Amino acid sequence: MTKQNMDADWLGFHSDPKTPYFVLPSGAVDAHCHVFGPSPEFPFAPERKYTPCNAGKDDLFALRDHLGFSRNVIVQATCHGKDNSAMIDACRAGGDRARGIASVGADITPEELAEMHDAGVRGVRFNFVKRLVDATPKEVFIAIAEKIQEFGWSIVVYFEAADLEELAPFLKQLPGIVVVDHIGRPDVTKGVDHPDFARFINLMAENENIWTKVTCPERLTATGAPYDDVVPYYQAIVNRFEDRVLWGTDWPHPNMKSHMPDDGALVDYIPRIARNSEQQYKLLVANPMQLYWAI
Ligand code: 0GY
Repeated sequence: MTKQNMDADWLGFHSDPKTPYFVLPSGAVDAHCHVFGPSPEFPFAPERKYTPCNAGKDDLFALRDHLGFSRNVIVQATCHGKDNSAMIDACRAGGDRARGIASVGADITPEELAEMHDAGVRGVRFNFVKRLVDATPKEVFIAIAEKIQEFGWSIVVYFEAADLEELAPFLKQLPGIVVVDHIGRPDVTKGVDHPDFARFINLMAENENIWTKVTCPERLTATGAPYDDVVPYYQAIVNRFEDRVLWGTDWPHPNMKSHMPDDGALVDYIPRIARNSEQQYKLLVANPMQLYWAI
């Protein structure tokens, strides 16, 4: 981990994660992780809202092997803006063991999309989290969504629960599979039966193309490790929508300012949210393989 230039309040990723007790099913996919740089080879975007530690593909692949994953889905992080080169370089280096999710503009051409597809990119990310990005007009996202259809890609969306009501009509308009990051970031102090979380459950119930990632207990928790307060939220989702869920580490854990999770402990958390081997197989192998490797 290279620390130069990173934000003063930034926590580097856990340098010595535990070896998990939970043995992942064969072929398991870490379906939400990032690469940061390393800069200067892959400079961070001028418009970024944070400057992270360097956390490149070599560290990511070492973590993959340490935890027992077979594959990674590398999601473009906002600190790289629409310059997808670090993510694409990691995808190419990972070969069939890596897929990518890009951030692109409405001016993206079919040729550029085809080149990304060749590198392993299988989706785009639309980000609505105000502390991470400046707002993008919804028409721009619709235009991008239409362009990716010929490639069979899906769309990842990141928003916070408070914004769901306003966003829901837009989300329902999106074609293809739409994957919501981190179960729509509920406020877990409100309780699993709160109307805000019910709104998200209803969105999934009424729209079979909407999937979600049961990820980031370390972001959602109000009580801290071992993240007991988030478990009922994940269980509510997995029990009801086991064919539409993904899991990932979120390594190297952007913007964690007071607590950095141990990635091995995150793997040991999986059996608390997917409680039998069938659910675990769907979450970790069948679902991500269908979405990112079957196209
Ligand atoms: C995450 C969450 C965050 C950041 C990003 O691309 C990003 O910068 O995704 C966050 O700060 O909540 O999914 O990694």
